Amino acid sequence: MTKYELNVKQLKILKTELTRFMMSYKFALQELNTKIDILKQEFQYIHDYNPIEHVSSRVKSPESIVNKIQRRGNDFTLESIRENVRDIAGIRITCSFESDIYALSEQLMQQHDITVVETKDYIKNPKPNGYRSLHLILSIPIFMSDRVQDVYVEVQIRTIAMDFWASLEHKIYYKYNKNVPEHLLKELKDAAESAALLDQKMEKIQHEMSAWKDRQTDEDERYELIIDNETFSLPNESILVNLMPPSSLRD
Ligand code: 0O2
Repeated sequence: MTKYELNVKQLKILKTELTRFMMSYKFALQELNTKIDILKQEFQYIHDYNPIEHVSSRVKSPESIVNKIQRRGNDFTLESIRENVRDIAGIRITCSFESDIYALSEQLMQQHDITVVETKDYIKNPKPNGYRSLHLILSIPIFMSDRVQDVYVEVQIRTIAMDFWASLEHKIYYKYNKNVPEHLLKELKDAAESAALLDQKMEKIQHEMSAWKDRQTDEDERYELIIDNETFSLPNESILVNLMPPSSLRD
């Protein structure tokens, strides 16, 4: 390899480019986190329960990015990294129930500034080891001072049970240096099936409970609106009827 030395000016330009490159992923995560938070709050107000248990995000370390590029034999340029390593920005969302995963992913995917690049549904089609999760690769535009950059973000959406399984499996995988004994692989597969059954049971209980709650709306609460813990009284029905969406008046 020929030795190439960068002068001070070149080094400065390179550092600015690298900073912009990494910052674009941080900004993409901020944008997506805001979108998720808005959906979460809206859902909480309308359906009176929280569909999202936990959200975490991370930007892949430069070391892992370089490892991935080398492993795959991709070109070592910023353009190639941007195009080929699509999980530099990653968000993991833990939902309460399986149906929340699909509701949330639909709501995200239909937003106009989001492009869905890839969907991998390991819930409908679990991996052979039992791994279940919904993976999306989304692209979102980031408006910077001198350019608009489309940035890929990997979104993993799963239930608490799926997440519990995945983090244990991940620990075991690395503990045994990727050579997990056969009996443990089988036990993990069984545990994944139990986790899937648990998800189904929990969802069934939730449906029953929400049907019961719908029937129990307290008389006092019928003419109240609670937003951000503040209670507003609604006017009488002859005024309220004007605010009804026309479609619901036909019911
Ligand atoms: P990390 O540290 O979590 O980022 P690709 O990432 O595109 O090279 P692949 O297999 O095409 O690889 O992507 P896929 O299937 O969408 O999986 C990517 C990520 O999903 C992994 O990231 C894991 O986080 C998670 N994942 C996938 N399969 C499993 C599994 O069997 N067990 C567990 N625990 N997690 C899994 P990374 O890059 O491996 O690691």
